Amino acid sequence: MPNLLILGGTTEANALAKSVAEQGIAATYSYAGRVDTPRPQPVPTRVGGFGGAEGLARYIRNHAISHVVDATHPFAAQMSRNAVMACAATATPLAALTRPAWHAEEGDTWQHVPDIASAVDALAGSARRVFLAVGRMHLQDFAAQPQHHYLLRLVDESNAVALPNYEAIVSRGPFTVGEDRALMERHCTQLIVSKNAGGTGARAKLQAARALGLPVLMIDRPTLPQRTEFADVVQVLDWLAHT
Ligand code: 3Y8
Ligand code: NAP
Repeated sequence: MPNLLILGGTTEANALAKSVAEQGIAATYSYAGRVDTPRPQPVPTRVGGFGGAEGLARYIRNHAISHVVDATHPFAAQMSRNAVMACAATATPLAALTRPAWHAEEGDTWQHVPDIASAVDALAGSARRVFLAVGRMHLQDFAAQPQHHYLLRLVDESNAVALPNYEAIVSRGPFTVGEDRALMERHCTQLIVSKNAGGTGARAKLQAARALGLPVLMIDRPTLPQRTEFADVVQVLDWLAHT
């Protein structure tokens, strides 16, 4: 019988946890511990780092993990790299549950940048009202462009925001187009900064931007090492049954 480790923190990871719980497959759901109250899961959950690739390999051995599914966010690159190394070191089958990147559609005005630092550089110029929907971890990078008025969306209250001119709302997704459109109209948003997360949980702001004719600064994903990748839970369950 499999003993699955799900590296979680995303909508897709939650769907996988629900399916394996329904099928009675032994699994542990892992959070990094980034937010105060992570969503409860229908399988046993652990919170916190493993201690690098070596720590993850140790965890795999000590808990007799038979399969690892990396269902982390596409920007959780370090976790994904560690999973590839730890599973190679312990000869543990690894599959990623990913979501395809978003692509600009008819009516979209996107400027692609390769990473967060380039997004900061692209914000040079006169002050604008910017919806900075990239979370909390990299906010201080944007202090290099203090001229803008930033609308921030955070999972938890944060009083340590290093930006001089901002308004923060505390709200965790998944978000809806109606909510995001109303939010941007209320804030008189002129530009949206977004990670290319893919999936459905963060997409609403792009659809709202299209409806409002607003430009988007789209941060492309970091490159990840080669690994088996699936786009939906059914494929993962099939892989689990046959590996
Ligand atoms: C701790 C665990 C679900 C899953 C919810 C998804 C969708 C909603 C949209 C915007 C973009 C952002 C952020 C975002 C989304 C889902 C999914 C997703 C983006 C939770 C969660 C954890 C985190 C960590 C958090 C980061 C932050 C990023 C907010 C749970 C709610 C901006 C990414 O304060 C912090 O330290 C927050 C850190 C990493 C990125 C950052 O740099 O700040 N996610 N988000 C996970 C852990 O501890 O292991 O409580 O559910 C999960 C979700 N966040 O169906 O309920 O699947 O992507 N998460 C981005 O995409 O840009 C918000 O505001 O439009
Ligand atoms: P990261 O930068 O790739 O990882 C940094 C370190 O955090 C990892 O080396 C690992 O520590 C620990 N870690 C990350 N994910 C973990 C997990 N699921 N379980 C246990 N430890 C984990 O990751 P991140 O970008 O901070 O993302 C952290 C979590 O938030 C992940 O669950 C991810 O799915 C979720 N998330 C991230 C984003 C985003 O924009 N980055 C968006 C939505 C959700 P050790 O080296 O000590 O093991």
